[in-house]
Amino acid sequence: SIASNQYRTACHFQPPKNWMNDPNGPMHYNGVYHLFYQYNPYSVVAGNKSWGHSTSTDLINWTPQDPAIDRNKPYDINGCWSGSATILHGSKPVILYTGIDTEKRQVQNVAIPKNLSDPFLREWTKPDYNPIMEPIDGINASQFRDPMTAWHGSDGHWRVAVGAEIEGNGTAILYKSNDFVHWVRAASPLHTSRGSGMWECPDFYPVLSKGRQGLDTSENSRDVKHVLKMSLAETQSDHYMLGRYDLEKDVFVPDKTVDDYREWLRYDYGKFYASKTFFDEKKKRRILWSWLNESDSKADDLLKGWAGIQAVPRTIWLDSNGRQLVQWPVKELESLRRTGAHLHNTELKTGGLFEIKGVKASQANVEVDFELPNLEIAKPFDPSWLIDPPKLCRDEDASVQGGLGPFGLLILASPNLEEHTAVFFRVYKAHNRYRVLLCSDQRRSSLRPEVDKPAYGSFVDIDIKKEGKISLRTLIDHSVVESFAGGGRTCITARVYPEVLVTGDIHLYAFNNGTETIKVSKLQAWDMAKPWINVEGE
Ligand code: DQQ
Repeated sequence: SIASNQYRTACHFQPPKNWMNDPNGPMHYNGVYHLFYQYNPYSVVAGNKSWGHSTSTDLINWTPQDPAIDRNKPYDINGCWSGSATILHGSKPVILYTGIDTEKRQVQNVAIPKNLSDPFLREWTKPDYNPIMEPIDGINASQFRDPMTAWHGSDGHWRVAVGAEIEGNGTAILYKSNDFVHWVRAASPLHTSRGSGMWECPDFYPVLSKGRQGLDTSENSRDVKHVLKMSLAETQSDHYMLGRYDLEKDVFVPDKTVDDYREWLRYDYGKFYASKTFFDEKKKRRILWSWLNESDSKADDLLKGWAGIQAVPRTIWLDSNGRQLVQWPVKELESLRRTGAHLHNTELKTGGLFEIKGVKASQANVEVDFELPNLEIAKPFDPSWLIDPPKLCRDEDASVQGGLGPFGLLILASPNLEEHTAVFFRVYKAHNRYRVLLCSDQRRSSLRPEVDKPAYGSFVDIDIKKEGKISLRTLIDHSVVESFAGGGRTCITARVYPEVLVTGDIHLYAFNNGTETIKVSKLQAWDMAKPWINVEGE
């Protein structure tokens, strides 16, 4: 039954077959979006890394191209690993990527389009001056990779940082160049942090203090904050810090000086790794891509013939409170919405289970606003819970009655609820504010014993008293459930493999297990059309 591919996604980016991991070098150039990705052209397990390539004009439909970068030079013969694209002076795209050389050292290389007038930039050449950065002067040859998008300083020099681990400390090593060919290591790294381990796929970019508009990576002014993101190899999770870019010292200075990665924020509190942003100059926004690994077994992957998908591209900006980033699926995704179910002002009584009918429950987009008439019944909050929200989600699942909550959605549910993924909220009363917990509990998502079924959780930084409601948007696409709470302030993505996808009688519910009636002031659910994603012959 797995071979019939019920778990394959419809609206998420994936190649026709084989293994995919990190998004690489996303960019917009001459009206075309490019996405490259870590790809094994030969099999469904990690290995033989080359750069797969697809192009699009709307970020939704993707045309497959031949792999852009293959392992064929002494400086990349053992793998073409992750990297980024930079558009030099707005007109010349350049890729920087990590090559695994003949001695299995990690080195940084350049690739440039063979023919700039090819609208799809299908062929890439590797100049003879590669590699441009080598693991010398104390850099560990196996912990030196993933060059980021370069930025241009006011002194006319390019800068780029490369992920590394130096004596256990995660580091973004800074290099400078005035010609993009000769690179000199700066005396200080862009940033380093004690004990955080290898930083994979670092990303560094400006965000405006107000508004949703994105900025080119080289922009900087007083109205700007900087984001430094790093992918922590040990925990396979992406973390970021907000701060400012000190131009004089050429270093990133975090807003909070706590040097502990557990204090850093996350783009997504579920499965979400090796992400990368780019500036979409066409629509003046910054867009985030990320790899979503499988949670099933290698044996299942062999049967499926594919492994790895990308999260839907998300627009990303700084929250008006300046404390965190906000993410929302790109507007273009809404063009896939078809018929749906729309409800207003429906009461959800305690113990209530409300079936959302009229949409295909395996491929839908749901948006709900929950209104809570009586905040006073919220149970007291214990500050120690902030350390481990997933534990809170595990300790009290969707069936455990709280005061305010749990309420939310039961997704990919079998008729008897034996299988379901529960995405829900609980509201607690803290000293002088309310605390909102979001859980995505996969523990009953599948009857299959071999898949990983974690429970994820995080608090949502919203002022529920002021806003009067909690919003949830969830994208359901066969084996992926992507949730955005509080307008995109907290995101949780999960991979799920329910058997009900194979048997076919799939249900979707809204529920309330709190002690009082709550109001669903608005609920909209849509069927999602299937776009053309890397369909051969397209
Ligand atoms: N994946 C790439 C590396 C990167 C890691 C290899 C992150 O360049 O550090 O496929 O998932």
